[in-house]
Amino acid sequence: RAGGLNILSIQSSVAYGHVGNSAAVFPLQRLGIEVWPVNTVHFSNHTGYGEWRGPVLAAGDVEEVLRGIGERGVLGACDAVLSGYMGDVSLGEVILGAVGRVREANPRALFCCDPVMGDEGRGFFVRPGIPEFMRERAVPAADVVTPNQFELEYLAGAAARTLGDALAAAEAVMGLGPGTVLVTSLRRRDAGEGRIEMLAATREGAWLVGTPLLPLEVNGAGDATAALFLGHLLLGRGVEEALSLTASSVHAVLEKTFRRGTREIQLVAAQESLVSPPVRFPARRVS
Ligand code: PXL
Repeated sequence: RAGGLNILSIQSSVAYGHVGNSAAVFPLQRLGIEVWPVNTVHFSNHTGYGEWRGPVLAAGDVEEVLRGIGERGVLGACDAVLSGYMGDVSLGEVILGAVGRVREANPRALFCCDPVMGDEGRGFFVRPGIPEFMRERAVPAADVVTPNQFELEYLAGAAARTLGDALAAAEAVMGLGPGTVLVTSLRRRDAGEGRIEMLAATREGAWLVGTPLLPLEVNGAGDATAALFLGHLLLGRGVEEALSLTASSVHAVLEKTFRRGTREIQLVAAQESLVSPPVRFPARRVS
């Protein structure tokens, strides 16, 4: 097929700062990928501030936007659907409907589901019903899932505090359906002090990459991570290389964020490192 890569990205949008589509679209564009952003919420800022304004979009409105894209006759050119923060469980069905129509038009399209539900420290931060929807409907329909450690443990129904446990949990999540599980942040007992890791597991093997842990409290890093990893996979990179490039870029963005002392990830200031990270952290095979 002539033309470049296209990703339909169905996520939240914030005016101020970077989470959801506001964290995913720009990195994908910097990789040279066209993005069709469809917003599930339109908030002033992310929920990590504790206060925000703006609507969770009605499922029917999101459905209308998705149907309109379909009516342009372009779904056959859609290489992947990326989903994230849902706002309300009613959006889940709308997203799965869009995934079905994309797959009908392009059977090779990937569905990458970031099962956004919560994280270590904050616990669950989504509306009731969303965790169950993720485990029972969205994750089983996905080709690639990108849980953080908290979400991995919920999906697997087991703790993941050692590498062995994390591999077993990723295996359990693959048992639900997806062939690739990217654990976007892993803090395990048996890792080096001051390290944070990402783990990518497939039925063909698993890889681990570690970067220095920075004393930061930010939101949206996982959203940018999922987008970059999916982008690299679509660009034809293997899981090991996609993992290493993603972790290296995200670390560079977080380093810039730390140096600037801001609460928002510095995707724009660190944009060169989205394409060519200054320090490359290698991934090693762990199974
Ligand atoms: O990073 C996940 C996320 C997505 N969208 C919104 C959020 C958050 C996390 O805080 O608030 C609106």
